[in-house]
Amino acid sequence: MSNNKLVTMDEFTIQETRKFPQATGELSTLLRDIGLAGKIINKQVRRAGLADILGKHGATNVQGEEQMKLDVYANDTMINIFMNSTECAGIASEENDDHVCYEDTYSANSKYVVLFDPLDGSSNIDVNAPIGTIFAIYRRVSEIGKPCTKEDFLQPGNKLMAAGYVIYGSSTMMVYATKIGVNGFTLEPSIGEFCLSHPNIKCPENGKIYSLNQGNTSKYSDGMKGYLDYCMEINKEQGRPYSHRYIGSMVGDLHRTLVKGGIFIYPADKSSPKGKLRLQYECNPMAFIVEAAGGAAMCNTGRILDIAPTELHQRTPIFIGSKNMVSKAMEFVQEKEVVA
Ligand code: AHM
Ligand code: MG
Repeated sequence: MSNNKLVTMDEFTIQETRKFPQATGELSTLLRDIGLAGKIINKQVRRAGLADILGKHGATNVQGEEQMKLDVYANDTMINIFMNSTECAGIASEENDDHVCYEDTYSANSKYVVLFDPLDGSSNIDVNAPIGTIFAIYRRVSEIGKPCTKEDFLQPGNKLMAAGYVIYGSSTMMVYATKIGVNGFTLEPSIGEFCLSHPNIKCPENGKIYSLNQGNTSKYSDGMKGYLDYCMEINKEQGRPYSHRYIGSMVGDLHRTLVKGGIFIYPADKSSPKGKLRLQYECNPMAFIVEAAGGAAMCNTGRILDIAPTELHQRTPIFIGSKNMVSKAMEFVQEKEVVA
């Protein structure tokens, strides 16, 4: 790889794939498809204020939340891209009750399924804050040649083949992780390509920032309240309290946590005893990325990636980011985190 030339995401992915002679390139094709979907969604996100596409769409999704127009657009874009892909047997989305199985011959012969949140943090659209598309890729467990099944979508995160996100922020980036590492690509608008900008991302072992919705403190467990007190005290890691940052957009808050270090938490609380964020297409992909970068991702009972899912839209509490910060937080909440 030369140092004075832009390396596009597709070039990089192909170079990486070539290191494994047994690789078929199917996963690379899928990542390229996701890059294309990211570019299409990006184009629409960038026009949001101009094109009169802001505002509620009227419908509600399966969690009873109001959808905004861009959510619907992003969801349709993802579903269509994977339907036309040669490598995807089916998808599951935050915006759909059930998984969608593509039944044409190409799809039935594909070995991967993809789960995604097409546009996370959509309440931030109106205020021009970062939002993102999150994806998780599994090798299917059902028989190849037949339509995919529910079991393909209920695999634990430790079976993920790849995961990533596209963040529509002050620039647009796609970050993806495989078991061998995490790389980030920034969209270069003049050529319309994601180009390698953040090679081999490592999440610092310690950080200076804690990130959670502190307005919910009265609903937190004693363990969580104790951890918050710890964050606000002078601590031995940095000789001052941690800083607090919270955008309320998981992709934005976690991108910062991944690159700069810190901890992002969405805990269980009295009104949401299982937490708010969804395991399969929010927490698992983020946990896979952060662990591949050397960080940690836990729920109260263990690793996020080891949770055995029972339903597509299940929720989990999450503590994710710099390894040492997550382990400190777990000292406070494990055992004590009873919120019922
Ligand atoms: P969404 O999938 O409906 O967009 O909700 C998920 C978002 C996350 O991006 C963010 O971390 C969280 O909800 C913020 O929730 P809260 O407003 O309760 O702090
Ligand atoms: Mg979401």
